[in-house]
Amino acid sequence: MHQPLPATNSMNGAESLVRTLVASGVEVCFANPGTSEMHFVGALDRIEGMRPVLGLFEGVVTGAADGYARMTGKPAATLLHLGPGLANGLANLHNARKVPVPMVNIIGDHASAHQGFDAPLTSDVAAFARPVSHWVHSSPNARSVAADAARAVQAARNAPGQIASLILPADTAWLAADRPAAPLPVLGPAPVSDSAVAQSVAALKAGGPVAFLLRGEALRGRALTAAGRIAAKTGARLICDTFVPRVERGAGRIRVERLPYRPGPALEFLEGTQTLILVGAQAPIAFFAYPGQPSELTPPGCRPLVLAFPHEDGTGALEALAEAIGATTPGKASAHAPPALPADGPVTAEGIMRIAGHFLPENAIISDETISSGFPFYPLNETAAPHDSLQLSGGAIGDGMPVATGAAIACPDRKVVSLQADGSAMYTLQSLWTQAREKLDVTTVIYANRAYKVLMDEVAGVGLGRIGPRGQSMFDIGNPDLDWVKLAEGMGVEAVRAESHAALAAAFKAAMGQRGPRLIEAVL
Ligand SMILES: Cc1ncc(C[n+]2csc(CCOP(=O)(O)OP(=O)(O)O)c2C)c(N)n1
Repeated sequence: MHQPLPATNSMNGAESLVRTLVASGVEVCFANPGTSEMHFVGALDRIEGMRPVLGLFEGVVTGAADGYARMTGKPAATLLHLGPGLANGLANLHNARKVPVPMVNIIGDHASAHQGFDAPLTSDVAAFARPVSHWVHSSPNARSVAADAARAVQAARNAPGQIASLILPADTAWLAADRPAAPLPVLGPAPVSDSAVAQSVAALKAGGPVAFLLRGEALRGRALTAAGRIAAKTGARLICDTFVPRVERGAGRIRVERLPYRPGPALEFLEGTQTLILVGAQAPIAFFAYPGQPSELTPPGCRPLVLAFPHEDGTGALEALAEAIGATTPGKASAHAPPALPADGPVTAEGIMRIAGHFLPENAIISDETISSGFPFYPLNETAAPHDSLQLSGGAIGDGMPVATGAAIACPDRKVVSLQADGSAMYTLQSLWTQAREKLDVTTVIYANRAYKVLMDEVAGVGLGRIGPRGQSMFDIGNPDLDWVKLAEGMGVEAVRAESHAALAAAFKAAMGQRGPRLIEAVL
């Protein structure tokens, strides 16, 4: 049986794919292509409407698509090279799935007829994709690619956002296709039922202490305003998980308390709560299990109550609830009182947060992967200029810099501040090159403590007691010290080192007044 010939004059599968993605509103493709994706690259080249953004490691590609989606609510496409390319991007796909965000992964594979020969790059692509995807499909032939792409975008956009992975054997890209497919309708967010609202009304009227655990859209805009009114009327607390994908903070915003990280303090924090009303969140669970400590953080005697599931309209639910209880008085918003600058002296973690909060421009986006250094000083920015805070939500370190990159592509008019612990930065530092290539307005501040400090603290947390020098060497990332100025400059990003608060403040202030990528190594 002879092979069908490549498409010549007519549209090929790759073109039908790109045209379908563009028609469905996918405007950016974060990519790291190879031979099996070459026809996709050709189609990107010929067809208007999709911006290709090259990442030099797939963890940058998938993390950037996450950051883009967090800020736009829309899926970007990723282009990944067979199983190994996808595998390099898995950790940040895991993080994105935990947010969750809409994303369409296009993953090339060997041509169908080539797959039986166990060539070097042959692997089970779907097996790599499945655990990090809500939807996985491999196109059987070129003529089905357009329809599969439309279905992939639909799956990605269904509330609350899903990871859709479309696997394309190379021949489905180069053989003849018919035409692009039209966009498909998208599901949700589903309206919240009257009975769910009534349950929350009853819990609030019962009089015992009530707390709201908010996540997703509930941490922004109209939802936060409504939650603020409810809190003002009833005295209910507003809480969010220790790490959230995105929250609006700063002056003028309703203040949301952050759940403590460790199980003991988290249980104490919630103690006495009679009803925990969940809006787009699941009942709180400890980040890790510790010997003798609980996994579930809902305190004994407290009833979790779902006002809105993650795929439901949490904003509408909070507004309906506010109306039902007659909560019309605005909630107490944070004042505008940026943190004071630290006294000059050697750089401290508190000093970095103060300097960032002091000079933060209005409407900035903070990508926060500060791990142990930033955590205690998070409250300082409560009264900084209004901003969005994007945090590491899936626990797999190495997404702060890619998320900053994607957010900057999504919001070219907003300053992005990437507050970044050094160990986590090393996972995906190639993000800097993409920031330079695309001239993105990102200022990165590296917390150069030369350690996996959080892991040092965990030694006691897990009950290990003392640990000797061989064990300690697993947490020491100095010796040799990373030279962040050289690393950044080597990728085309202007950089300086700051060893005092005065130097850091001057460098950060200057970066806020300029456009384009900058890096400051803050030596702790
Ligand atoms: C993908 C992945 N690999 C490893 C870990 C384990 N881990 C958690 S924090 C951490 C070190 C973080 O160091 P750094 O970013 O410098 O922050 P610091 O602890 O110094 O605050 C490691 C290795 C992880 N969470 N995710």
